Amino acid sequence: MKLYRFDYSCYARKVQMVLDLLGLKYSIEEVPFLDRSKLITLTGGYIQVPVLMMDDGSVLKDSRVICKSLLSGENAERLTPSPWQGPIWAYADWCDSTLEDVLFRLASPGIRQRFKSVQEKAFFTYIKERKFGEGCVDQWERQSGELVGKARSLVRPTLETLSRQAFLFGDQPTYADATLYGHIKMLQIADPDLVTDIAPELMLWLNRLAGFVRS
Ligand SMILES: N[C@@H](CCC(=O)N[C@@H](CS)C(=O)NCC(=O)O)C(=O)O
Repeated sequence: MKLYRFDYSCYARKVQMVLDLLGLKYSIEEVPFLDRSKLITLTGGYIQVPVLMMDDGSVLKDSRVICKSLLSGENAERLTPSPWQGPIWAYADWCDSTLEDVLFRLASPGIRQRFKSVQEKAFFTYIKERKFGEGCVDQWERQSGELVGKARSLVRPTLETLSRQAFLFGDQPTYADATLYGHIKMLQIADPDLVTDIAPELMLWLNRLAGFVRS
């Protein structure tokens, strides 16, 4: 399998964590932000990440579709164990909507900063501004304190759970942890201080998850 990703993409990182937790073999293709030609050839025109090329040559796009496919059959029980399938998928969907809505704004200035060329920085800004209005990335940078406050209040119940058990649904990571991981990893890549600003406990959980994947 080959995973096409931007390293900072929360959705790509979620898929990668699912692959890791399932112990599947894959390689990574870093998609250059301004050259998506390989992706276009592969997908017939879809230019977002993640995209997963399966061993049989089939191509999956959209992280939820990819994860649904990876978590079918016997793998389902490993990361969406019964009877928690409903709450696990619901938590993951909450991460990819309500939580993402705050965290991507917080991460965007740092992600823009990391790009090496002015073209990449300009296109990244343009893509955001087309959707969220002129100056939005600069505005999110100014509003960082307020966004950290919103993020803190969104993750508070999650932290209460993680103070009682190692992972969101018990002592083993599930698809819910993989999804939260994607968003926290995105923040960490944008600016490592952001994660500790929101909640230092999240770093402990990140390390636990990393240890779990390595073992
Ligand atoms: N619903 C899609 C969303 C994918 C998505 O928004 N990917 C972003 C990166 S996090 C992307 O590729 N954006 C295109 C761009 O920045 O030009 C999924 O879950 O895979």
